[in-house]
Amino acid sequence: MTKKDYLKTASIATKVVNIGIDTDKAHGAVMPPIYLSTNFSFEGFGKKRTYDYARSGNPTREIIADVIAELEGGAGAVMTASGLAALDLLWQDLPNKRVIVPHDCYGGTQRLLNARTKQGLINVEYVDQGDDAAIEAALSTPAGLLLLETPSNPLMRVIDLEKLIALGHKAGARVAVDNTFLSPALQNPIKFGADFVVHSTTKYINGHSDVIGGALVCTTPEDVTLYRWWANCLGTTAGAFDSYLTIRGVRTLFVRVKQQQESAQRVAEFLDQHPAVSQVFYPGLKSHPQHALAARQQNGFGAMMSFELAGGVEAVKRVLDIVELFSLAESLGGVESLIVHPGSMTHAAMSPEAQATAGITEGLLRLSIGLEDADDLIAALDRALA
Ligand code: PYR
Repeated sequence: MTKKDYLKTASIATKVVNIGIDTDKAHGAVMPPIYLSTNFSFEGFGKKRTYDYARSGNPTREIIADVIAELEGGAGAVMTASGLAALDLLWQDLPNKRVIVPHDCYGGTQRLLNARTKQGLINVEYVDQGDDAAIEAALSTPAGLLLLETPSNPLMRVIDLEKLIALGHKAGARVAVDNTFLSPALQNPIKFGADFVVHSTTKYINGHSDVIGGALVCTTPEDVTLYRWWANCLGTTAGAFDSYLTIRGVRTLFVRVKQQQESAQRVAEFLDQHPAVSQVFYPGLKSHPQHALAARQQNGFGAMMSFELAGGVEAVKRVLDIVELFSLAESLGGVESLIVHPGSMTHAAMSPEAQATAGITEGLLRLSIGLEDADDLIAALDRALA
């Protein structure tokens, strides 16, 4: 049996480690080469090879697209220049312009949705998807797309994928799930009936904070063709070097996430008992309102959390001045731990009213737990909260 045949039946973790390995026919390079060329020559008049121009197709990009599609159980993936570029494909071809979205989703997503609504491409409607009556009311009239985000950014609200996807389909909507916060290692929305999965590959999939990228995973070959066409048309496909770095990063996805969530659980438990902290939002805590749902629906609780400081914004300033081991920076899912003040950073594009509706307060901080020793992370937080 060849290695290629063997890998067909191997577990997904084994496949991910081996993507592209031993595929170079020219020199036998173990790691796949990076095809940086902008263009690919024709063999002669009318004789195009597999690729012609790297915006429309590139062999390095194909490797990462295939592995992300397989990780999510999709028919194929479109690799884009950012997570927002992947999302932006979804409404290029909607027969019904009504797009239903959680009111507490990522601020950049809201900025994009609001801009596309202003242009008349879609009509966005924000809804509290944790409120059964609100979501049922929103989906009682037909919609083109239901976009879900679970756990939500930054408040870690978990929604019932099976239930909401069924409701979306009943309203005639296609359903897309932003799976960035958990990665395909911890949640696979297609198992629950999603039509699309969206990733900012910048985060856990690449995992090293050195790429901006996105992926739209589709469940039908027709959608793969359609949205690849749109990505090429809009010029938002991913570059070869970023694709290569993402191939390198995704090989360690499972072990990174396993370690990160183990540390996250300890950090959340530490914060939960700290007198300076009024509330911790982490689905791994038994007190989290959707703890049981997260345990059922996810393969783990992940390494993202947020918490509310009892002392409000003044306490936030003090903590951010002292908490030296966490970089004060946007993004998440890298090997290094990060701290964010969502109200003034990741969610600053939302109006104060939208932030208030979503529950984003001035005293809220968000953590992305990296691969440092958990004892060091807890000690750093302990010093900062004293
Ligand atoms: C975040 O930090 O939430 C981004 O997606 C940038």
